[in-house]
Amino acid sequence: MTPTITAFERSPDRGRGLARDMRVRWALEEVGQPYEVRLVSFAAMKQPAHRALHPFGQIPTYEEGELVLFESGGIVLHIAEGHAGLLPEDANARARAITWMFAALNTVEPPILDLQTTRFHEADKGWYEQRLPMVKDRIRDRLAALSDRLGDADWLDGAFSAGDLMMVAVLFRLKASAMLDEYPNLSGYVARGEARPAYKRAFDAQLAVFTGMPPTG
Ligand code: GTB
Repeated sequence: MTPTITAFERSPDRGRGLARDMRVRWALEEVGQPYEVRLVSFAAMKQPAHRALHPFGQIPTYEEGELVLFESGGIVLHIAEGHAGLLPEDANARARAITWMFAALNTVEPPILDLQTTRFHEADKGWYEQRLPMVKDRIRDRLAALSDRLGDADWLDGAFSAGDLMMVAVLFRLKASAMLDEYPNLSGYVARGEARPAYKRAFDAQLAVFTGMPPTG
């Protein structure tokens, strides 16, 4: 059964791959699962019909027959568990890959989100200039630890997994800032993720929503 996901009708990032449907599209592309996309406006997201799918009135959602999921992490895990390619067969390695997914979402993404919230909603506050360096240093704490762990490996724990997919998607949010460049192995790690054919297909598909052009190839 072809799943349907939701995405922004008009993404505020103008198709730069920052909205969280990107990680779901990427997972679907990695496992070779075709999917459909229903685009939703900000207004529609808050209506009862969409809230029945997503209690918080957000994207992405995932519908597959009677199954309805929200939360990009839960959706990617469901995709990874249902198809070969994103989770190792070995039980311990599989548990570690899932742990990296949680690390991406629970440990690395929160300080990155804090930076974005600070920039978008607090720039006019008198204390903004004082707070910004602290917010950035909290990100650096996480990046330094992650950089130490990754070392010169290609991926976090052996072969590419859903843990890497989620970590790259999270780190990608820092691309516009110079912070990632302070950790060359992490910028290389993100570049390796972006170079994956599945990533490119997912990126092109979400960009095409913005440009109105169909994806090529
Ligand atoms: N924890 C949830 C998940 O991981 O799925 C969070 C979902 C979420 O934040 N969804 C956002 C949303 O629907 C879109 S992705 N926002 C609308 C709303 O809450 O009303 C977050 C996002 C939005 C925009 C950009 N951007 O423009 O750069 C980047 C990321």
